[in-house]
Amino acid sequence: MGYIKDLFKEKSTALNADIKKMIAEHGDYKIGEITIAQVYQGMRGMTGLITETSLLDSNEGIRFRGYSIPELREKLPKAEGGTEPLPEGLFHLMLIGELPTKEDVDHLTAVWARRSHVPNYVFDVIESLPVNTHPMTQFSIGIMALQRESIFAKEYEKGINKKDHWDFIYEDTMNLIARLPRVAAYIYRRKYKNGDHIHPNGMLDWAGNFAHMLGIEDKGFWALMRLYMTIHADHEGGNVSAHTTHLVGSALSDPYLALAAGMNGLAGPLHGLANQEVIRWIEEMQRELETEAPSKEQIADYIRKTLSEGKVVPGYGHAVLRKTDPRFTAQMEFGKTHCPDDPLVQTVWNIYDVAPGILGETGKIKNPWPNVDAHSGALLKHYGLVEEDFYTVLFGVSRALGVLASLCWDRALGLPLERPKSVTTEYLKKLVVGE
Ligand code: CMX
Repeated sequence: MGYIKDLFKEKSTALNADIKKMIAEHGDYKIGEITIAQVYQGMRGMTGLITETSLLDSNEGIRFRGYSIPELREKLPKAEGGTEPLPEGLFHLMLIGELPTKEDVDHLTAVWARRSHVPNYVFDVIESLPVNTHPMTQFSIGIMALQRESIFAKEYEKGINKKDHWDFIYEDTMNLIARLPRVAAYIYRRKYKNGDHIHPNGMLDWAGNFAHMLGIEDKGFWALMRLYMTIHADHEGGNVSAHTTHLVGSALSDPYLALAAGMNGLAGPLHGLANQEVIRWIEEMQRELETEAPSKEQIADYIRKTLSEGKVVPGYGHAVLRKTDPRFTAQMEFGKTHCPDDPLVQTVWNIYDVAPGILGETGKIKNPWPNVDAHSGALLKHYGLVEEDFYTVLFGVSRALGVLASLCWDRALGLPLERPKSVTTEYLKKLVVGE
């Protein structure tokens, strides 16, 4: 058994014992009450899931195993001469619960490089799609095509002890994470670079190699990819991509099936597609105002116009967060170091100056502050990754780290089939009148 797998087994065995004790001693402890409004309004604030990898505070933002994004930018191991954390380190932290050493991170880099082969039939499936198919659709279909490789599915068919489920889920997780950059880069080069594909470089770290396969050799972009892959990886368990992966996995669907389902949720405009929408919204504003650098007054008017048309201002608002997303702030800091004079980046900052006030004035938007998607596109454009309909695929490659680490935990903890109760409005009407 590999070294990180041994560690995971040790940690999950210990937590399993803690959970058994907790349920035995405090199983009846009440952690909340449920109102009718919550049931109708997307279950906001309703605690109903266990996700070990990260925890979201509505004011402070995300913490991965207790560590905030600024702390991780400082503490996680970096590439040789690099400034940003290696996402391998975040995966180790989420899976094991402890900060990795540089050796731990190098180990993961090597394991993923070794497992990264993508069979040709997967590319054939992607090639069979019209080239103008949305990259997220191609990505999801690519993951589904890979499902044939699932070790868990094969072993389950043979018949395995429930206690061993986690072992094969772990193997699939490692293989799938290793393969995703190649699948994603293939889709990018196919759609935008006439199928001129770039071979992986097995000497590079996971995100550096991904950047290389996309075809952008600027080391600033490699740093951005390492940061991007780290900060988009996980946002506790209730968001659509994490919750979907977890739910589908609870049916003992293998990690390929579960991740593809999660990616289909990430592809929605209120979730991961918002990064594409932000850039489109800014570009429409520039076109309409006939300027590359709209003033703050012009931006304010354009935001009001968007609201009056009954549309959302993409990149702003959040179901849980109530302050500026630290993932936005991390990207802003990156921009200040690497591209402070870029006009599009400056427009993102000007929007940040005016949008929260206007959104707040509506009185109905609970969080007028920017989320992760408000910033990412401007940085990608700066380095020449200008095809915004690809942006959600980048988000997806990163998100796989968190949701698949969680899936390993789900099976290691033996979490059951998820099946909450639903009721009809008729049922609730009778309930409130006491019939
Ligand atoms: N622009 C305009 N209206 C907004 C808004 C925004 N950015 N954010 C919220 N609202 C509206 C909602 O549509 C809702 O309107 P109705 O009452 O008319 O239906 C009202 O304000 C209250 O919504 P809320 O409780 O503040 O927000 P929700 O928890 O329902 O939704 C979210 C959260 C993210 C879907 C929403 O803020 C939104 O649509 N934002 C824009 C899209 C976006 O950036 N999504 C990315 C989120 C991060 C991610 O997952 O990647």
